[in-house]
Amino acid sequence: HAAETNRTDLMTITRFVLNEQSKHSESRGDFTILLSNIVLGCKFVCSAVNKAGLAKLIGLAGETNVQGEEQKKLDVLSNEVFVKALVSSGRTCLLVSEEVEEAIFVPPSQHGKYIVVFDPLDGSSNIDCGVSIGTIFGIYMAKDKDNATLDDVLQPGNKMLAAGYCMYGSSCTFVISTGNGVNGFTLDPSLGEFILTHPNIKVPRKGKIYSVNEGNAKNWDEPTTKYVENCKFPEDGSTPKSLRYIGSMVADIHRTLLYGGMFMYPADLKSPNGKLRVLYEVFPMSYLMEQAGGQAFTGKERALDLVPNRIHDRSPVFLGSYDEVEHIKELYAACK
Ligand code: AHM
Ligand code: MG
Repeated sequence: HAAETNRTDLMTITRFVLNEQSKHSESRGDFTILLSNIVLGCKFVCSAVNKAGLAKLIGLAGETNVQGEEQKKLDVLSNEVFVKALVSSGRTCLLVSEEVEEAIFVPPSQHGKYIVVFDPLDGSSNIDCGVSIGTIFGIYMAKDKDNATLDDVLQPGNKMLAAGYCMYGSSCTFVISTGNGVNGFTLDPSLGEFILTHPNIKVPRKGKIYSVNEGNAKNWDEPTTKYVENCKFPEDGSTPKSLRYIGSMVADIHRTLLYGGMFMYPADLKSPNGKLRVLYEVFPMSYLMEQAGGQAFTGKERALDLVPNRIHDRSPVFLGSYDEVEHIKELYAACK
């Protein structure tokens, strides 16, 4: 593998996206600048996550450190970094963050045409114990950058220009689609650059893994219950599926993209809309799953066709291998 270790032609994420965008050269520079600010945010979070225990970045917000200074929690800090990087890029007019109740309207002097929806640090229950967490983002275009309104962001996911995530796991992995397939990059810490390592990701058509919080089974609807039952006791006599559930959407989706299978956060009696947020969790992941050849379904419709009413709306979601999602669609159709 000498050739690998001495690789001299490095496909960085910037170079890759510039190549991809060359046809619409008009917005090429703007999109590249926007993306490099998202990547900067991810590198910051990656470095903060890696030293979280040392720097006392974990624990409750408002906790004070030994010097009596107030410590910012990792998710609060991550949010600030993304907001500042995106505003100062001069390429955005509106931002929606899972950490901020209201949409953020960028000051006119820094206006650009893009709208970014994001969850700066997802997987809150896994932060303090060192399990993989991630950042999720989606990008829309404003109709008029100087008069952006909430309507510009309350758009179905099929209107997204790009979507992606960064996973802070055993390595730092950035996965993105600009509507032309899905590509994965791994951070080379010695270079500080994301290098193409997973070109053209395709989710296997069938899967051997299902991923769900089974602790909620008592409150599931009939199609979900039947689907999971069939994972364990397949009616056709095939081998039962394996259960994998990390509880960090980014990590569970990353595994699903690479190995295939089904990830779901269904509706239940207590949460009729499930848990996951439409704009910055369900849409970006559904976009990636479709771009990788899989499907995403809400229990009623194609996830990307959903029109959110409010920026923090939630929706049930089933996403993964094409055939797996086809199966759950059949179960819902049979239940109507
Ligand atoms: P968070 O935004 O509070 O981190 O919640 C989102 C996370 C997802 O990453 C994950 O898929 C889901 O919550 C897990 O929820 P649960 O613990 O109910 O299984
Ligand atoms: Mg979240």
